[in-house]
Amino acid sequence: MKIKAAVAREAGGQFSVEGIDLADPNDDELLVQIVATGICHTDLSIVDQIMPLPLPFVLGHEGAGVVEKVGANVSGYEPGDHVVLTFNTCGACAPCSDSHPAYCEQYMPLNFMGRRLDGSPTLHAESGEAIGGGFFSQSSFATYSLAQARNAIKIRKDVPLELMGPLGCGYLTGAGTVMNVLRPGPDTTLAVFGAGAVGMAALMAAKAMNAGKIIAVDRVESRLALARELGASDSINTADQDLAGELAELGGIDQGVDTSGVPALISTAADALKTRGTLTLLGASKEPQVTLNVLPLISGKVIRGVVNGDCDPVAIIPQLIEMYLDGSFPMDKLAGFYSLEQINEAVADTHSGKTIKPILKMDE
Ligand code: CXF
Ligand code: ZN
Repeated sequence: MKIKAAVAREAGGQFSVEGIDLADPNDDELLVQIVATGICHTDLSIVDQIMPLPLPFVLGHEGAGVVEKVGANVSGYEPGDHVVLTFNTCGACAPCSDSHPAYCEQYMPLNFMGRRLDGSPTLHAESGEAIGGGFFSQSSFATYSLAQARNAIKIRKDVPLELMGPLGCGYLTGAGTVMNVLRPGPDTTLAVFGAGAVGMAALMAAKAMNAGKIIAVDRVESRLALARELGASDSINTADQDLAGELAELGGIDQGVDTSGVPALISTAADALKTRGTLTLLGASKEPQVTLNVLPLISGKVIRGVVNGDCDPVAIIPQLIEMYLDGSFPMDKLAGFYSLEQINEAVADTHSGKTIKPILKMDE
């Protein structure tokens, strides 16, 4: 079928919105009409080739929409179901069987290969050129996506679908890290490094879990102001404050969530850990090497990576929706809406710090 999609064609370039041909769904696939999709940093890392996937590619992995067709071998779905699309997993390997699907052994091929597992492309340009698709089994910078049952999470129909897409990646990543891995309590001092969408989700989850002290760290004042509104008890602006000194003045940290991937920030965060503290690493940047002071780390401190909040999307996405409805996860405060055609403007606003979570609405 003919769809409209934003294609990443050139490294570091702009997206071009084009008419694209989408393959018919296979028996194990769902056809989903995308209502809206978030833009995540990972999409932009591929455009910038920090993660060097071959272009052209239709990216997008925070889709939310309505099921239109259900493959013959898919059970439990019907046309009209509202779904949030998330990362895909095999459901059969050891980590999947052990309730840690974010560490699925098939994570890379299922989410990043640009083709189905059998190698067939799902997207073609009007010229006939094959385009990378199936990104996170969705490629949701598009009016329609092919998804699989495991990465299409059914949600209640009485919530605004246009807000829900980022639950599939950015929000579950930040919130899951706090709710599943760190589990702060009233005596915990938790710092979030980078007050973007993932950091804000971590912060809202920490607030919901009654973390004692929540410190937001960023270099954009408007983001820090929002972080305080969402529950940060303290904030540090690295543009004009000495991070190490401020963290020391606050008594150090028990838990850290780094969403920045910035080596200097990670080193300082590690130095600020208290005995038996844990620093989680969620983001990567251009510069992958970090310097660590080893001796202080020996005091029972942990530095660990976390993929997608180490969560089971089937559990956490509905849970975060309930938290949104009871006011403890006010994700509407993060969203800025754009049309698909405005994707390049949305990206520019993310880089400038104007928009925390850009969401593309397909009907506008
Ligand atoms: C990604 C982040 C980079 C490592 C794999 C998972 N998640 C989505 O943005
Ligand atoms: Zn993402």
